[in-house]
Amino acid sequence: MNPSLRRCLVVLLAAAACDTPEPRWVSTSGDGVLEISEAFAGESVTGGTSAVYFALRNRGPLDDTLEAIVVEGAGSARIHESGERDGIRVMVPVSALPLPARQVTRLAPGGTHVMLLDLVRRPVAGDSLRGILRFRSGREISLRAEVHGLTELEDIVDESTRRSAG
Ligand SMILES: [Cu+2]
Repeated sequence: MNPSLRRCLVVLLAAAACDTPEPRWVSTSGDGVLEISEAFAGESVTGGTSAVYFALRNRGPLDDTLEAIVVEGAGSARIHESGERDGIRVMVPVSALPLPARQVTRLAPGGTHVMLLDLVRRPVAGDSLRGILRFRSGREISLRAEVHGLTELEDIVDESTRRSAG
């Protein structure tokens, strides 16, 4: 990345951070093409499982695909899509998540999410989960997802519903 672009990004990130009381966490692939932001996880009710959500921006001219996720303390991390079958809400595992060129792909409660299974420790509000996302292009991004409590999660769902409605 050239120095002036880097400076510009630093200013932009600082400006974005001023809008919210806690700075939003953003991370990019080494070449700056893929960017993850707004990563969070749900507090676990049952203990062994949780779900992670985030927004992935593909700035490049080519499509990419999220193929693998590793999260510390989780036996496995799988991409799930939520849907309805015969009136019952179901989760369907998918092997990969397409990331179209120049688009933001959002995971959100009630929709696509990363399911964490066999967690060694029950995530509670205030924790943060760390991991790595791997893409078909060979790119990697580090993941840091803040764990939110259930009421906080409902607020986030309301907020994202409002945003997509407006
Ligand atoms: Cu799931």
